[in-house]
Amino acid sequence: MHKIAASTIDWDAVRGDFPILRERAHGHPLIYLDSAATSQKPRAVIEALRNFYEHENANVHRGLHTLSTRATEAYEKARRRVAEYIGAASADEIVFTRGTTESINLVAQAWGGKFIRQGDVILLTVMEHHSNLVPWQLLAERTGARLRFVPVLDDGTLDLDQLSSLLTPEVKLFAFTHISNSLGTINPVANLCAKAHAVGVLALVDAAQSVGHLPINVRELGCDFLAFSGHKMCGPTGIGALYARAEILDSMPPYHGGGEMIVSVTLEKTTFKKAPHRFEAGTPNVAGAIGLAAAIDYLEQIGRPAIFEHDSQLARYAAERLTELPGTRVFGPTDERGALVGFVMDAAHPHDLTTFADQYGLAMRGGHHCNQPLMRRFGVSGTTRASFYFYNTMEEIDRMIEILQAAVRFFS
Ligand code: C6P
Repeated sequence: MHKIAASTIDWDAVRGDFPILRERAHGHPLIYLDSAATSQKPRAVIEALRNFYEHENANVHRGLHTLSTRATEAYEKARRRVAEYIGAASADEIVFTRGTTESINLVAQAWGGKFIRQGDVILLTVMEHHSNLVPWQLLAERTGARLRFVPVLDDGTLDLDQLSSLLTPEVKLFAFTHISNSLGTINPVANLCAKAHAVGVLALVDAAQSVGHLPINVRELGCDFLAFSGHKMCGPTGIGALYARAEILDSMPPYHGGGEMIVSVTLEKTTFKKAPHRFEAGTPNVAGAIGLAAAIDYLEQIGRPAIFEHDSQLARYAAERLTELPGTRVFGPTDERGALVGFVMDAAHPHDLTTFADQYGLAMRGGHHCNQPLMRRFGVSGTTRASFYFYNTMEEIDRMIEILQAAVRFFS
């Protein structure tokens, strides 16, 4: 394990914790700038998964044998770890899900199904990922509710001057992203939650791009729901969580029906367990939850303030250097930004650019990033996106610029 001094972190040693970063692509050292899509995994997480399958694997909450007890204890310990990590008051406020998408669908179906009526309004923003848009469209179709959107300004920030006029009495929920996965905008979550609460509106935060990058405390932010994915924060795929304030979670009906979420079942009727177990029907992703807890241990060893500082330095440096390239338009705020930068180049379409870059070992993402309305807002069909994590280096960004310069020459 790397050494962590109070103020200095040996980022090269940290990078050494990620075996995959030693891979090569097309004969070149891999430069992985696609962590917003999914992060790479440190050895500690890979080992935790291996240890679970070698020493603890069994179903949870079902058996009385030794392995089942071990698996159940590890699974519930992981829930407590997630609760601590985001500052929840209790582990009972944490539902394990497959990720952000499922967490938001759970709220839309269970909470929305019970509390949303015809004429109610769900307030979103134009920068939402499809995962925080489509579930609300489906709810609106089912219930006759309406959606309303906070506009995005040219600099990639929300038009907050519009907020008070949008937060009318029909609004029941304000759901917004913490960090935009295309623009890198960091939204003022605590302020947005306070504005929503001031008029009796609940607030849901999509923390997919933030929870692994900066400190989050749900009680300080004041949100009612928080959704996130493990795979973007060094954890495994297929696991994530929904945080919901206890009082709200307790008021929500089940989402899926099936095994282990029940107290008793007759042929006619079922009574359900308390939250959070009421929302976890069927065999859960036990290994995933344990891997997520290992990822949290790992991130906390480095420290989220240091991760945020390092990540945002990388993103700012990349945004600055990109402006040196001819015919390049960089999206998002210029001062503070999350760990990513989206851009378009006159020289080539994002798909051609990312395919070209891959030939040099550089992994970026090109396309609409599940943000079609936002792309439309900026008059583009897609962007190229370089996204960073604490294992990336300034040298990798310099290499990215060299490769993009080669792309300009090649395509023109
Ligand atoms: N964005 C990206 O490349 P899931 O797929 O459920 O883990 O996360 C969905 C999601 C929700 N909200 C935001 C802000 C996101 O960025 C994502 C995932 C990836 O940008 C895949 S499209």
